[in-house]
Amino acid sequence: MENIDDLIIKLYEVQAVKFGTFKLKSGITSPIYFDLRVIVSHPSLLNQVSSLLFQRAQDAGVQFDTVCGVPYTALPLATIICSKHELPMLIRRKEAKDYGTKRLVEGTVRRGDRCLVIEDVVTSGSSVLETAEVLQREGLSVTDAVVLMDREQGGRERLAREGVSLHSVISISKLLEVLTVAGRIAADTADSVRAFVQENSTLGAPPQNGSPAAKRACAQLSYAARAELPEMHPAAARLLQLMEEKRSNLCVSADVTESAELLQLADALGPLVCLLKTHVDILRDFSPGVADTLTALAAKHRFLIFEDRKFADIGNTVRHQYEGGLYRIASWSHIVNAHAVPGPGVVQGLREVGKPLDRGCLLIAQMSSKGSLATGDYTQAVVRMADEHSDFVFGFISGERISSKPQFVHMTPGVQMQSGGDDLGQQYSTPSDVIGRKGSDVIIVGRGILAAADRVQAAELYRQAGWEAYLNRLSAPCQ
Ligand code: 5BU
Repeated sequence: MENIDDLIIKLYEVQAVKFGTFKLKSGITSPIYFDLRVIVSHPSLLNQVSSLLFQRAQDAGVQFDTVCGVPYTALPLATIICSKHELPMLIRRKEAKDYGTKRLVEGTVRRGDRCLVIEDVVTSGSSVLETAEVLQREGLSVTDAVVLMDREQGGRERLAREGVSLHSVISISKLLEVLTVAGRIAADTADSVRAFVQENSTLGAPPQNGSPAAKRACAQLSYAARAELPEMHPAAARLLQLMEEKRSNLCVSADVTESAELLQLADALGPLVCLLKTHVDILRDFSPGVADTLTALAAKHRFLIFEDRKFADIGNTVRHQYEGGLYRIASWSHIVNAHAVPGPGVVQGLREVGKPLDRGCLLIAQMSSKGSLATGDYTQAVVRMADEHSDFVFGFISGERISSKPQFVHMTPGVQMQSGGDDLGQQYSTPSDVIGRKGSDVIIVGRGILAAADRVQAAELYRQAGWEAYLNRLSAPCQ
């Protein structure tokens, strides 16, 4: 206890905690401000904080295999803890942009390891959650976080809802009490901080869009229930209905080069799939009649057509590419996709053509290929672009659920029964991983089916695997 009192006084003396009028990032004016970055200039204080953080985790009986500090202030704290106790550490990157090969987590990641998160100050809990999510995506388990200062504004409760227990060394109440008793601050200063904390608590706030709890809640809604949601895009509603009706979240990627084979595939696999994905420009012998027959087969077997065109030009050009040319894609493809690289103009151009026809568009937020540049901040920017154009964009091509809005459908390519890859950078995940663990909605399978001796039998196996993973996801208990 004395240790803590002593620490609080020292923090005050080095101005790691200040009282006055401070404008926070959120625009709110606060009577208290923490700047724990200054402790790096006070080595004995840095050591003291680190050992108290470690002690707190020990006292709470937290079991962990590795440690990760929330960048940046907690990085040196985690380093000292790991160095002193010879624990393996992980570093979370927080660069403004992540380029292809740069990893989001540095160090040796062993899937299934328990990672303790270290943080300096917790207010709403969002910075801890953000780091926890990145670690969880790498396959680590994050159940506990230790923090030097809990501002008692709802962060602990929010983290608990997301399955992370917060252990704090100092609470704001304790800080105010010690500083008042020591005569460092006046009683009315302490009172105004208490009032501020109460008024600005995030306690009771619903799970935020994109939080793990919101994503879980969404992943546990049935396809049928999502089809009925208000503001559902008509193509998405139709797709989700078909999925439920046919018990299929399988999209076959019909990557063949002869029209006759494409049509034969559509007829044979049609009953098993919710979607048929085409690359019409790899057909050696495309003619408008092919699109007509495909449309008739889609109606007969109740599936939608998805031309994987990956539009990526300025609005005016993609408008022409979508509507005209040899392929007249908009006239037969229910769904298309686009890269977000050109900016919102690409969506606006496509929308001009597709919206009047009730067509829908997916944005490519992540790719399955090795070294893809579509990661991190880029992926987040794609989600924002989709949010802003949700009258035409109804989902994503991504490796995992990246938006918690149930209106958005997530589709994942790079799926085979065994994980692995090809020799041109394709990377495969399994149906249960994609639908179950990653929370995506649709598996896209090409060569896993096309290369099989019996394509119908292979497609049926993928349909079953995808559907089982979906049923398991629905019945998984909410954590
Ligand atoms: P495969 O045979 O299952 O590897 O085929 C995958 C298909 O999905 C193929 O048509 C690709 O063009 C498509 N694809 C992909 O593999 N990865 C991506 O990120 C995107 C599309 Br976008």
